[in-house]
Amino acid sequence: MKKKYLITSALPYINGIKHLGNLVGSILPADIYARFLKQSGHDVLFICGTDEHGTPAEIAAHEANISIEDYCLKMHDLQKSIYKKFDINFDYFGRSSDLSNHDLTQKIYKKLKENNCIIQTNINQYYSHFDKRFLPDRYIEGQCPFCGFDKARGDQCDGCSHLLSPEDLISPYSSISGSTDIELKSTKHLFIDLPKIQDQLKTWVDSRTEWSDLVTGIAHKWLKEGLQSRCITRDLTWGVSVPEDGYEGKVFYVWFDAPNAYISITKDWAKQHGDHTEWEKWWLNSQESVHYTQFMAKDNVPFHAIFWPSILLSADMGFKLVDNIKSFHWLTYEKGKFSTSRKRGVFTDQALELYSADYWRYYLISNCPETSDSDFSFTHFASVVNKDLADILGNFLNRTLSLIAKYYDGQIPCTLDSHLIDRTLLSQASEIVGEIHKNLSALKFRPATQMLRSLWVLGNTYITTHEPWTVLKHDKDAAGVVLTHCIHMLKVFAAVSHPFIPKTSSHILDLLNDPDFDKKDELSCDNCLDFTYFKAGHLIKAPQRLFEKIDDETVKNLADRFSGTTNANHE
Ligand code: B3M
Ligand code: ZN
Repeated sequence: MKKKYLITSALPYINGIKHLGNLVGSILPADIYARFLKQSGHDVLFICGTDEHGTPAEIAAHEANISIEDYCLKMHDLQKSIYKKFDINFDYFGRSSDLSNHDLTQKIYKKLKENNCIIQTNINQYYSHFDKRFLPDRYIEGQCPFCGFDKARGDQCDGCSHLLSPEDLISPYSSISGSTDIELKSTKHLFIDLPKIQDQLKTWVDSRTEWSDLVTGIAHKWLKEGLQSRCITRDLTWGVSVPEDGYEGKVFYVWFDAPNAYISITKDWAKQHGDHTEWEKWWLNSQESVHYTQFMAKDNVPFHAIFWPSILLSADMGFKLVDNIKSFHWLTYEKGKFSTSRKRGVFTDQALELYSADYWRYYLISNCPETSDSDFSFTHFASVVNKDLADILGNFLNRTLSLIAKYYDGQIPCTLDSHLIDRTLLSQASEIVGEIHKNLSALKFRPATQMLRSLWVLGNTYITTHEPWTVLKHDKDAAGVVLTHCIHMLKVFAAVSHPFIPKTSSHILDLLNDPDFDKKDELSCDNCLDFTYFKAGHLIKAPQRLFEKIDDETVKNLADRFSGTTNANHE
């Protein structure tokens, strides 16, 4: 049976527009992988959506002075439109707050209860007299007992990534108001019994053959420390309500409902496609028939490698568990942190106002924080755009197409009969294409992008060493053979570049007047190394500039503009 490939990207949180670091840390590589697999003819489903519950959403809506429902809808639509402009090709971009997720999360909860995995306990929770509310974990800050970091949140420490409970914090205060007038009050909550599933989870983790060292290391650290029961309810009104008497003012913890949304969003996708049961093929009893990859930043790994699998194993409802987790380190901005609150760094909407999607897609993936943190700077961005995209790729296209326009009436000079084909070029190209595909299959995005660049360099070196502009003065046929090879190389470029820079890929095919232009998202790579594809006389278009260069002055202005403080409109 043909394998199906399920791909999810961590669901971007609803409270605000995401920065470039968020994009490169999950959604962009997931899109490249999904496009690559689709291009190879696989059955692929790429699911994402907004993560809408939890306190940050509540607070953001309150600050914006609109209802939480309106706030989430507005931000969902906004995020969705931004990803569309980045050419992120989700099969469905849904919402964790949709009814389908309420329904599913409650079903999962009931099953957990039936399987004796739920414990009810009274706990002490911080109440802020000043803010007049119970403080959710992440709205209490204080000193981390593990590493001493003094702005650790009650759910997790940004200093050492340790998951925390609010009572663990030393010198706690409300991060909403800064008030230390907070008091522990007793209130009842539900917990999932994680110690009970520890052994089964460990067996499952140990059987994961594809995980990277980073992911395996995080999972083992958790298992070694021993799983603790975790509270799955919160004193909030916005979220999935708890189907129990006496829990009227409480909802489920956002991390208890958000991952379930991968499944519920697939249900929404199925509904939209007219077959309500289609989601089951992806999620139900599909351990063997589906290969499932998740993409996320590394701070999300514990929730995907430990917490959600524990829920699904404990609920035992037959849902597909993840095969591979691809996680990313951090993208820094000019050597510091991207900061939403300090308006430091480039946000996704602003990025698109400066340059179109492919500039960012190529730059970000070639510089993605794959094996360690990586840094964004406008100087580096400009140098990559100028060299790789403008000088190498853009210039090759320009030279090829303008010579053909000028000396061959815009017609492909010859058909490459087998005796004319440059076997060395063909074999070098096919070797590189193979490497790109091998790296993409292995989720190695930086090496894949490096190889893509080598492919473009191969074309450039070929035209530079064969100098058709000189040859054509004394042997137009011989120059025609060279230029026809260049046209075929452009076809290879377009096909292979498609997952990375889809618009440019289409643009190249359009200029080549290629019948494959129509295929867009189903553009296959299968025939791209067929150097007999274009025939003599095939009319192509005049060159157009693919990428604009970025000059030093612009770099300086951009670096100033995004350095913090004046970057309005983002909280
Ligand atoms: N919303 C990612 C974040 O905002 C988080 C991912 C949920 S995936 C189920 O950090
Ligand atoms: Zn810490």
